[in-house]
Amino acid sequence: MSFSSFSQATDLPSWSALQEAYDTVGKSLVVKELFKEDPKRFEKLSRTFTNYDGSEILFDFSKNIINDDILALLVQLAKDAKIEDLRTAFFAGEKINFTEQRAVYHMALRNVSGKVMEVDGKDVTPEVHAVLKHMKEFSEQVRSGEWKGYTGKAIKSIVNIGIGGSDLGPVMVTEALKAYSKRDMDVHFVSNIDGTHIAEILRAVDPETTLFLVASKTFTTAETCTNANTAKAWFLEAAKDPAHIAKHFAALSTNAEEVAKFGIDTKNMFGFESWVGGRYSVWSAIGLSVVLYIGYENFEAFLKGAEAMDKHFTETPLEDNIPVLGGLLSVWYNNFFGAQTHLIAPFDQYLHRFPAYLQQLFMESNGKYINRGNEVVKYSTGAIIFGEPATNSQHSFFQLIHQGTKLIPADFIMAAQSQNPIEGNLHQRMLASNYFAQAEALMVGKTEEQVKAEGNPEDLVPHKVFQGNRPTTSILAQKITPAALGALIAYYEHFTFTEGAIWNINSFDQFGVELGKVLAKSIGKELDVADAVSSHDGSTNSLINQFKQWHA
Ligand code: G6Q
Repeated sequence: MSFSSFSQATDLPSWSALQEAYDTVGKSLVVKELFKEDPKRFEKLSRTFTNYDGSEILFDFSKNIINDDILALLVQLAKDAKIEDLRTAFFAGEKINFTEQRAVYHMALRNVSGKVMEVDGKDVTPEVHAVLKHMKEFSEQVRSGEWKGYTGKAIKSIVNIGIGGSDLGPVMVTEALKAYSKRDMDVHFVSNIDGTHIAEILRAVDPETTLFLVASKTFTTAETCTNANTAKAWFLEAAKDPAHIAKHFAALSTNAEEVAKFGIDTKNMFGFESWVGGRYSVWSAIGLSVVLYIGYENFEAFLKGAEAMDKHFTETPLEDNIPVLGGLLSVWYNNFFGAQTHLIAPFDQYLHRFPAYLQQLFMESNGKYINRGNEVVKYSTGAIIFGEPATNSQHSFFQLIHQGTKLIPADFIMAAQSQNPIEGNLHQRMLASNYFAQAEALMVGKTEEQVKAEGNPEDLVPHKVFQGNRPTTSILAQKITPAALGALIAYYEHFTFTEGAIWNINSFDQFGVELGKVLAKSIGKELDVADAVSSHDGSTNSLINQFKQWHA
């Protein structure tokens, strides 16, 4: 069952209505004029999310190129695409990832409140809570120093070995929540098969005080297995006795058999189920590095923040549903304005890996051209996501956002309160002034008259004009706490769900990523022998043969 009630999104009645609205009105809307015409625009087009702890996040959609009628049509598009039915199936643990016959049920991992959540008629909550309890106990032992390494010393360094979904989430979250960390413990991430990655990290840690977490859902991923074996060999060089592995290696995986084969005691294995997709796995045992780094209580707050966003997403009418609105605006720009990209700019140094994390979430989920009816889609899907923290990015690629020829919808994310309110909060106010100024400048631009009035020479005037009307969504949190971060991630998860529901694609498989795993394997064998290859195309053969010559 493909959970689809239509074929092409372009066939939906509201799609044609939106096309007409775009042609007649939408493409010529000038947002700064709309603010003048409607003093209530901000109130109408912003929404506040209230987290479980009472903290709030403000989502300001009012600087987007829409009016009330277009917003109503976009909401109608979500209804026509039967997003509510798909959402019900999603939260009921149905196998909406129909190409892999799997439920998509990472929401069950953050079901801290303990609702019944079933897959195949079985409540998965007790099992999820049992793993969380194991993570709690283990992390408390390690953090308190009770867990000792092979020479009796406490653990000081955590090294997570994983890639893709088994890396990006933990890296991003540990960086984002560094302020909550135990400062006497450091955390490292090895993902790349490039030996440099692990070599540099092994230089920085001590085998007596290091705990390796081998994070792999399948436990068969070549990069992770190779890096884990290298770590094991390095460890045994110092520790000698393989019995010591039990104190220094843990596995985060669904594959107990492979974990045991690797030599990790399955008592030190933290499991999860096949209904957890890699890009959604930071909420699972894959998040153990996060728990070790920031402590279980903070991790639980992170889960609860996401659970609160799940509740908002499932219970709020579509017109007020924050992730639905985010996803609808993305469809508006992608499919009517022809936008190809989407910028995510956190005004927050701790969020420096957030754009990379979202790249996987968005592009692995919605980079698909076959719809849920097994046909080629007749429209553009998944946007190209990119981003870097501002203000740094303002000093580089923001040029193209302001004066390039492309429309680039942007999300600006910031917190009012800094984790480091140094110099009487001066830094935070300077950061904030940029956050507000950039979004405002992108919207209002600068007219020829203004540039002339500044006394610029005639021939420079066109170069200094800014057209403006470049859309941004400003997301303002009170503080980036574990709870706020959990909610923000879940916001983007449900945002991509909304896009996928409208584009009528399966947002939950990733055959494109799996292709890479297969391709590299066969060429790998050819590289192990000295003979020249001739089995590929002319370019690939020549490149391989040149590599062999230089590599030798
Ligand atoms: C995520 C992807 C991918 C995956 C990695 C690691 O949705 O499938 O990024 O997480 O390829 O896979 P393992 O966890 O199985 O090693």
